[in-house]
Amino acid sequence: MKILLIQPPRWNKSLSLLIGDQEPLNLETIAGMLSQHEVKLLDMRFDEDKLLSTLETYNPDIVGITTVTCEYNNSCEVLQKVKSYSCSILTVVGGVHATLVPEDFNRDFVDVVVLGEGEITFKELAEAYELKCDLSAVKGIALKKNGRLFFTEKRELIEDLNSISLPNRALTREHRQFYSRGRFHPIASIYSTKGCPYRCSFCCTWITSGKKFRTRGVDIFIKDLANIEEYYIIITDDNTIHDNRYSEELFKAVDTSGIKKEYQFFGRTDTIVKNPALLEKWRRVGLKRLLIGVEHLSDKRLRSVNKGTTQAINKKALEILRDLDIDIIAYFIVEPDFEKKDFDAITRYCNEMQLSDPVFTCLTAFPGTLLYHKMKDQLIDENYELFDTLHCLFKTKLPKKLFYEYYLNLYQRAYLNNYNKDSSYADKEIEQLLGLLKKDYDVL
Ligand code: B12
Ligand code: SF4
Repeated sequence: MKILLIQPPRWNKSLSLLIGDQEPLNLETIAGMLSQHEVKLLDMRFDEDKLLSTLETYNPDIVGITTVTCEYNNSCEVLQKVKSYSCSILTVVGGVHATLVPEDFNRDFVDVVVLGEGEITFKELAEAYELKCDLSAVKGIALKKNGRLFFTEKRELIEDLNSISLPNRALTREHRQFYSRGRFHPIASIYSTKGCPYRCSFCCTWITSGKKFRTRGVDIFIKDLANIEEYYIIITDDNTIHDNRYSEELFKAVDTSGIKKEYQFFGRTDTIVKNPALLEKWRRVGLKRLLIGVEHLSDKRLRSVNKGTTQAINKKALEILRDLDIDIIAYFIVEPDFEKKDFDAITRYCNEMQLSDPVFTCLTAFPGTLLYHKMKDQLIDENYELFDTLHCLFKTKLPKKLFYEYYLNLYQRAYLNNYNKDSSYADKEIEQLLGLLKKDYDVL
């Protein structure tokens, strides 16, 4: 079979400026499992106008696309074009949004919705399609029947992560030089664990991962890492250091491998506080930056999103990282009821804690999350394109114009005015970001 995997185009350039464009590890991982087929990967963030020419020259039997919520419209548009090019191509959609809201893909131009992890499901689907078997025997998918979605038997989570083949990074060779995060480029992505056992109300990964935390064999991780040419590495796990014993083992393996890279990964503040010695070790083998969800400055607000941390824990974690000279990318949630004093408090906090690259995310109720169930009736805009954490989806306490003015000011003050000498963004990038966002907010 000839399979074409697609990373949809970005609709919002500001996101690329802020968090970069990283490699589609999801598609590369799925492709790794398809060695008996011919596979091509089209990253439309870079090759937006190559869809038709790729379909013409490559002539795929199956097209699979990944989607997060804010890219729903883009993904649909791509699949619509694929179907109108040839209705005999099997169109498949997977990824977070497809898993959480499969009904959204009950559309003429979608043949199969893959729910959850795609490695085994997509492999079995391609085999069944090639052999012209009944697709409803494939677990973990939804098919259309009489205008409705028909769900096949549930697919269990992959117990043994070592059974997953290495990602096929050769498929992104052409674009690897552009994958970035701030000044870190080219950057490569890798995973060591999957899942998260916590239950933050705004987050969907604990729902898609069944709350289970699974680890990848350290030997496989090192084998994968050794194949990566890039110096900068981001580990995409939700909380790489969640399991002390595993993380210690992983650190030792990286240390003895002699591979020299610069790492950044995600970590919860309570995990950091529990085991600063572990971070010190990781620091020695190249950990330079930690991405952490501070989210809120008060315990009351932290409780409201079910974060399970406290302001004291957050503060302690930031101090530990500062003492270890590990750069911090702290994420904050901006709530619709924010007043000027709340924006000011975040700026003060970033200042006091000398946070070099804070990210301010508007509270976003992704469909399928606890937050969505709690607040869906209060959504004032259901256009999925706005579910990108840069837009407020609820009625703001402040007049909307003022709310966005203060919101932009958070970036202005954190990156341009001040204390922040070590930011990984150049002033002109932040100015460009602010300009783009301002234009965006002006039309709202
Ligand atoms: C790395 C990452 C990114 C990278 C980009 C990755 C990429 N593919 O291009 C960057 C930093 C650019 C990024 C950006 C954003 N991200 Co992001 N990101 C992640 C992160 C941390 C890891 C994803 C990953 O690579 N996992 C490893 C791979 C192997 O697994 P996977 O992605 O889960 O894919 C599996 C299944 O979903 C499925 N699957 C996925 N695609 C497909 C396609 C097919 C055809 C099939 C069959 C199956 C399938 O099979 C895969 C293998 O098991 C996740 C959190 C998480 N733990 O998932 C958030 C996450 C996906 N991001 C999220 C968000 C909100 C964003 C942003 C909108 C906002 C922001 N401020 O960061 C932007 C915009 C994204 C965009 N594409 O425009 C949310 C998505 C929520 C939602 N409902 O949309 C997540 C879940 C974080 C969270 N906890 O809320 N992100
Ligand atoms: S926000 Fe982080 S800690 Fe909370 S559930 Fe999601 S991945 Fe886990």
